[in-house]
Amino acid sequence: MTTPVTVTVTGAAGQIGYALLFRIASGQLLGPDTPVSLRLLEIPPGVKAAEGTAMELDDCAFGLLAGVDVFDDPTAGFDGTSIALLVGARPRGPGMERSDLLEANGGIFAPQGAAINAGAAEDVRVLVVGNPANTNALIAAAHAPDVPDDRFTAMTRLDHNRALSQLAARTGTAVTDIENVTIWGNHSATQYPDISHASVAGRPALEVVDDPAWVTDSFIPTVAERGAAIIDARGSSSAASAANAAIDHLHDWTHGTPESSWTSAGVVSDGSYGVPEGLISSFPVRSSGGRWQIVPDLEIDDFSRGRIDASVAELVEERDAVRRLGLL
Ligand code: NAX
Repeated sequence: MTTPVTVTVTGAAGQIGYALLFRIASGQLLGPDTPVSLRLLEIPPGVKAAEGTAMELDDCAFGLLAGVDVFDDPTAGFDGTSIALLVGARPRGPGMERSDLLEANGGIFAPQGAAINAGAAEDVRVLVVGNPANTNALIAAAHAPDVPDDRFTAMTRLDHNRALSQLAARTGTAVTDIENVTIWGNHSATQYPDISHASVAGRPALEVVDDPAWVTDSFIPTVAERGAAIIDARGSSSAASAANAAIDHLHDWTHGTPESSWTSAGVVSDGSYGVPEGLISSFPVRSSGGRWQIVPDLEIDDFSRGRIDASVAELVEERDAVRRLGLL
């Protein structure tokens, strides 16, 4: 049998973890020929529930699942891992200021970055899902000096998929007819879902939509505030769709994207599109040879420029705040 790939999932006992682990074990992340060995990382109060999930994984008798282990120690949890899904994070509690939130998450993502640095496999790839995802990824990367920065990414694929679905519904087409949608900036309400380069069945999306007000007053806020709408409807935050997006992100990262289109991911900025170098911001990206590349040379109109700058300004504020806290 091929050597199993080690995959670590943090927050394994949470709702995204529960929606994610069975899909990974069934081969949807790495394909039908690659066995996986799962490492479930939790904090001590979550260990028992994670062990229950591990029992259920056993009970599925997945042919590709080479083993499941549960840990509450990051060093052990990331030992030998090639794929790290950092899902567990500290949610904002009542009365918590943003700086408190950043500090609490720094207390999670700094040691996890250090543990990845200490013991993960050479080819480790990290996807941060736990919020604030972009800045948590920045903190983890800063504590893993021996791991190339471009191995740390933040998830904006759920926002991207939401944008595809909204545009398909509006234009009466299938999501597969839509290409080159972009999410720019932060995974937060300031994100900019951009269809100015998108096409619908080969025609410019803006021409097919033919209603600029729909873009600004409906599409952008619906995508950016979809998470809140899900909480309102479901009584809890997006879980299965978030897990699905994490699978999409890592599958594309490891298997590549088609040359004809692109997707969105939070990746380290090389200064493209005026985004300060080193920030982890969402960009239009393609993947080949196991690396994300920012799609170059897109024309950015004034409207897009303003929206991108606003979201990037928030990322700069978050970075400066975690710097002041000594987390970078
Ligand atoms: P849950 O509260 O259901 O689960 C979180 C789990 O993480 C808990 O079991 C907790 O014990 C564990 N945990 C906390 N600290 C940990 C640590 N230091 N090490 C290991 N495990 C730890 O949350 P869930 O709904 O699964 O959401 C997880 C995270 O995803 C949240 O931060 C959430 O905001 C974020 N999301 C990000 C999305 C994105 O698109 N980037 C979308 C969905 C989701 O909102």
